Amino acid sequence: MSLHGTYDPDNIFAKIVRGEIPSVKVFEDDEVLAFMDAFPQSRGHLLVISKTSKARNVLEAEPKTLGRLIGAVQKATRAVTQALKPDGVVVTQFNGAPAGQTVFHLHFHVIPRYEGEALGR
Ligand code: DGP
Repeated sequence: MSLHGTYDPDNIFAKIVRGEIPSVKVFEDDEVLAFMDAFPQSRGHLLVISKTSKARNVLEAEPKTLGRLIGAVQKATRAVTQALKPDGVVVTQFNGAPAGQTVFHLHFHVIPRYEGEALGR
């Protein structure tokens, strides 16, 4: 799916928000959810999503949503850094299939990196 099109309310992350498929939650509030990536690139790979926004990507998101998300990303980064003591952390997100996006519900990746360990998938 390119940047064009519409939000699919039955995408995997929407189902996770609705509790229709299980996830390992790290934290959530009324707006955001952080949970473990099911196909982690490293130990502690987390995803951070909005529970209310219908944005597929950063282009479609309201600034307020982005603000809430980046605050949650910082919390998730702090939590995983405290818990797992990585040597670095990648914070990233992708917009559109050609950019590497596979789930079309806006999300940020928090990917801990460890010296001497390659990324896996
Ligand atoms: P992206 O390629 O940026 O759209 O990342 C989507 C991520 O979602 C990818 O790292 C794998 C992860 N993922 C896919 N399906 C599931 C699922 O059912 N549960 C969880 N927790 N993560 C999933």
